[in-house]
Amino acid sequence: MVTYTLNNKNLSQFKDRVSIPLYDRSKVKTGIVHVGIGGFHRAHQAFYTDQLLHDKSITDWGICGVALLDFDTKIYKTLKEQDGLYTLIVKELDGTLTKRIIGSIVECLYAPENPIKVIEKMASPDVKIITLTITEGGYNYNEVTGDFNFENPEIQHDLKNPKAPKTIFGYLTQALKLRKELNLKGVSIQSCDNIQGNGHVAKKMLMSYIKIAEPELVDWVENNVSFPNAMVDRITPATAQSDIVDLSESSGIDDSWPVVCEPFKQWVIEDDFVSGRPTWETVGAQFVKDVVPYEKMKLSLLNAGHSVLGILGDLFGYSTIDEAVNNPDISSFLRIYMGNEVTPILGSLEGVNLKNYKFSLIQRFGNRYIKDQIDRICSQSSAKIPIFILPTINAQIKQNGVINHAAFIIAAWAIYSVGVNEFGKALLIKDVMKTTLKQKAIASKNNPTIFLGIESVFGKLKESKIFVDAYTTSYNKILKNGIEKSVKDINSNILNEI
Ligand code: CS2
Repeated sequence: MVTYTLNNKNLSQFKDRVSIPLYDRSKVKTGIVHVGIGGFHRAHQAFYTDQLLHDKSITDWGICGVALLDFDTKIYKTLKEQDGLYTLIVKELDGTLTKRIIGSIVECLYAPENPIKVIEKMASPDVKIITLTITEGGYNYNEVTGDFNFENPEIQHDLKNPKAPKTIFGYLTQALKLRKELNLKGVSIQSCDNIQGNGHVAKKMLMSYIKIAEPELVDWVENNVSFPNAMVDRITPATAQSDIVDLSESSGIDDSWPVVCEPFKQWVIEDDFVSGRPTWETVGAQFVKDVVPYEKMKLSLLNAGHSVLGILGDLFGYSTIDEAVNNPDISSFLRIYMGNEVTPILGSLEGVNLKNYKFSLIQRFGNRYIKDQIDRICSQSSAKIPIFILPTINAQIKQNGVINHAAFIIAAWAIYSVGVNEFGKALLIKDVMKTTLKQKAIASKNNPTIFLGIESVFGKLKESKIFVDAYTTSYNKILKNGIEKSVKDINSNILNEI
């Protein structure tokens, strides 16, 4: 089989090998600017939009992908060279690979090279929605107070250099200001990140910035911009070199950065768009009045489940999530955590069978073809744990519920943060707070509560005696008896019915 480089010119060469866009990409206008063109966006929103564009009457919802950070150079260059095209490889549960070339990203911009171009694109009359995947940490708020962090040097830079911003807040502010000056219609800013009330948080943070940077813009934004909340879901591990090689060998597609993901996908969106929206519901998205319960369910079961498997998995010496969940003790631990500690805070959710949802999670985590990297899951835990696990602990403490498994996980995270597991394996910790985490983790060997003193992560949790007792007990047991025995012990005599 002849191998061709993936780009517009060669697209038709692939039509008998994989699914390709069957619409005329040259006729598709940009209606959405998306910031953060990593794997998740390309497996999720860009996939839904590609499906939608197969309805040939729809031509105004193409995506302009924006790479915001210096760090994004590689993905920008790749997409630019490939005319925005990439292959999405869905790894089915039986190991089959379903491959599809996605065509919905019709333009790409690299912000550090030309910030004005990005601002002008966001302020173009055709653009109705600006979507974001900027990670949990990207919203720049203080975990304890929930307030915008003006001390961040990049925010200070943006305040001083409005025409050459670095952060999303600087860009959005300038773009909205330009829209107002040009007398354009409003726009919807839609967060696609894993944060409870992601639309509310996006609005609160942006408004805090605008109040200081451009106070006269506040009213216009209040009246013309909406921030729909959304729950997004599709497990998307980092692409491995072997995925690139396999794609080239099996399908003759020379794609420098394909995306791999699981078959499951879900997108629940609050229907609040000021200038219209794509009919994503025709390709599987759900539009609802209130997304909050769906977000809560997903963050506290799936994302927290990932963190549980990642932290325990690393301490056990595993490197992928499926290895961790296929260990019966870790799996029991997760089931007990989900069943006894998370379920009581969720209440009932209309139209959702929670039991089935939890079962399906265990199956999704166990997909051995996905090989989701524990390093990916544990990265930036200092931004994830406060969103995924601490709300469960705080709610359970309030209602006198059980918190033993949650406390165990926090103790395990403290031990993990030293950076080496008990078998002597160095752990790759990728976290903006890595240095503080490590210092506090080392100091905790004499007094485990020192770790809980990191207030920007844990808030006032160390004031809960019941939590501190459970945490300290688990911490000491793990150090004394080792992780494997401690997991077995904490599970013993508890039914692991989820
Ligand atoms: C993961 C998520 O980053 C993480 O810790 O839990 O990336 C997760 O895979 C996605 O939210 C799945 O929808």
